[in-house]
Parts: sequence; C-alpha cells; structure tokens
Amino acid sequence: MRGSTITGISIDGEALVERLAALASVGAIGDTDGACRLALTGEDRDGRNLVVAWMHDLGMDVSIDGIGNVVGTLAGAEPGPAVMCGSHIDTVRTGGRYDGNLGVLAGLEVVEAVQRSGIITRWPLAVGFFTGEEGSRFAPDMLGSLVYTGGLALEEALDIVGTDGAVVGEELERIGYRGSAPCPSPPPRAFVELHIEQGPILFAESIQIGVVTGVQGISWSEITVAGQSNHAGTTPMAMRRDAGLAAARVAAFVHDLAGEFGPPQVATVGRLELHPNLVNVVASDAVLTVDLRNTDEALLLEAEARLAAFLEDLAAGTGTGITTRRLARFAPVEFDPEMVARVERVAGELGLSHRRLCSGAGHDAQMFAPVCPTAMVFVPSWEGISHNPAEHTEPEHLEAGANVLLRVMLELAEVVEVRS
Ligand code: HGY
Ligand code: MN
Ligand code: MN
Repeated sequence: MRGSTITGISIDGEALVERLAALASVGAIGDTDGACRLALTGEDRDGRNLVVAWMHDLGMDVSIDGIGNVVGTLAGAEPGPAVMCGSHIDTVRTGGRYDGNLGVLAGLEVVEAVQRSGIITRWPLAVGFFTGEEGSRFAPDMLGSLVYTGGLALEEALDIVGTDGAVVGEELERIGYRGSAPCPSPPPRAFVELHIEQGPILFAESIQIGVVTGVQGISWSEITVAGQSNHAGTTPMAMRRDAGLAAARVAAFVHDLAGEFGPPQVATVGRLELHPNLVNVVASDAVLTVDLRNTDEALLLEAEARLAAFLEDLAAGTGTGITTRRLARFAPVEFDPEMVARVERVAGELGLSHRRLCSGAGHDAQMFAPVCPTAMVFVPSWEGISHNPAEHTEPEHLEAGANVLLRVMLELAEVVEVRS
C-alpha cells in the first residue's frame, strides 16, 4: 500500500501558484510580484490571518505559541510527534513572493493532496510558519524557530528591541499573535523545509531540485561609530572625526576581506545610517551592520577576529569611538545524512535532476537540525535573484519541489490506509 499510494498522488501545482499569488497580495510592493511584510507589522498580521484561515479551511488544528509561531496539524491514525514542514511568511522590505512562503504554502498543498486522496497517515502531519525568520526588523534571524526549538528563552526573545525601537512582546500583543502554546515546543518527528535556493547554482546548471546538505555559518554585528559633527567647508581634513569615513572604510574592509578569503566567504554592509545625514555636515555618528558568512567555522571566526582588529585601528586612525553589538551568530549546520539521502532518492524516483549543495542563506530548518531529523529541498531561483521583488521560480519547479516534499513527508508519516 505504502509504495503505490505514495507514488499515486501529487500536488495541485496551479493551486499552489494561486495561494502564492494571494499571499503576495498582502503587503504587495507596487505592481511587482513581491511583498513587504516585515515581522510583526500589520502586513505580517494580515498575512498570518490569511494562512491561518487556510489552515482552518483544511480542518487543521491550529496552535499559536508565546513567540507567535503558528503550527497547523492534521491528525494521523495515532497520536504522537508530527512530521512537520514549514518555513516563514515574514519578508525583508524588498521581499519576493517565494522566499519562505513557498515552504508554508506547499505544506498546505501537501495536506490538501492527502485529504483529496483519502490517505490516512500513521503520524500527524504539521505545517508551521515561524516568527521573524528574516531578522531584518528584530534580530537574530530565525527568531521564532530558535525559540521553538529551545535555542533562545522566550522571555529573552520577547524583550528584543527592533531597528525601529519596537519591542517583540509588545508587537506580538498588538497584532494578536502572542499565543498560549508553550515555548520551547516538543520536537517534531522530523522537519522538512522546501525553499527557493536564493542563489545562482541550480538556475545556472539547469537543475530542478537542490538536495541541501546544510547551512553555512552566520555572523551579524551592529557597529556604532561616534565622531564629531563639524562644518564640511571650514573643518580641515586633519581635524575631522568623521563617522561617515569610518563607516565607508568598514564596508570596503569587509568586501576586501571576502576577496582575500575567497568563496564561500561573503561579507555585506546592508544597513548604514549616518547622523545628521546632511550634505554640509561631517557625520558625527554612524550605525552600520556587518553580515559575515562561511561554511567553515574556523574561517568565520578568523574573519570576525580580523574585523575586530581592523575596528580598533580604525577608531585610532579616525579619532572616533567604535563599539560593536552582536545581532546573530550561528555556526554552520549539517543536516541528517539519512534525511539528505531520502530527499536525493525521492528526487531521483520522481525523475527530477538534482544535486547536493549547502545553503548560503539561513533557514528555520537549521534550528530544527539539532532536535530532530531535518532536511531541506531547494528549487531554482531565476538568475539567482532573491530578497528582491523580481524574485521568480518557474511554476513547474514549484510543483516539482512540492511533490518531493509530499513524498518525503508521506514516507516519514507512513501511509496506513486509503479511504475512497
Ligand atoms: O539572512 C538570511 O539568510 C535569511 O534570509 N534570514
Ligand atoms: Mn527564507
Ligand atoms: Mn529571506
């Protein structure tokens, strides 16, 4: 029964594309395909409400925990830890419609296909979306899944202050998603996340499925530079304590450091705010972020040490005060080899081209890897573009990835009956 049943059902690809479009209309960015739903904003609330309504329509039991993670569960023949899939529905400010959303909405299509086929699984099936995965407003990234899996205490997470001064706990109350389900949650039986690659590899090699072996290490820091505002016309260069100059040198340094280390080292200054940010005033203050990533923990530590040493010299050389605050730090993660092999086998059985690769982006799955068998499935990003409203994945790739997710989840949840 197991084999023939599992091979007999598939995802409704059109329904998946329609759900993605409907969710993308919440916080739509002009007439682009993208959406802006920063964590715990009104747009995030509206997106959450839409997905929760879909979960209810599917007859799923919906639970909301203390950090606002939402998990919909379809009962199995036996009670017990669920086979869970999921991702996030919060976005960056220049969000595409697939980043995170695909992993959640494909999970709903898995449930829909199971119900349509009359399949009863031994273990429950669950679909989750986790709070604040992007980390753009409230750092660290993967905040909700980090709390869900016990990596950060709920009380500490609720006190986090965002880039706009808002506080996580207050924003959860404001949008009505400070739930009562306990944090951390008991681990699921397994966790599988379908996600777009967000990089150029699968697209460049015309490969349909990415079999994700792990996630590279992530180091986020916020650097504050204190100088002295002064007149841009009258102040001799030697007298300046120019925070703008210091910030620009940091951006150049981390870029050059990545070049010196070579791939896979990457480095980004993504946020940079100057004060008073005026054409004729030497900047007194700068706040900037540095995002360093590498698959090798030792190299990531070396990059962090090189940056710290550079900042010390920079402060002395520019007469500024420089302080650093850690926003996020996650070591590289490897997924369960058996789960990786399962994804690889299923992709092959479905006749899909596939290859193994490590994820350059952070994902909720990396938080589940220490607590349960975990895997990720990638589908190609058009020209590798992501965190951009132009983000695109071809419908046939969306369907293929969702079918891999369906089959992997049914294998793990075990089909025990098929009702006509
Ligand atoms: O930053 C990341 O890798 C993810 O998009 N949160
Ligand atoms: Mn994502
Ligand atoms: Mn993202």
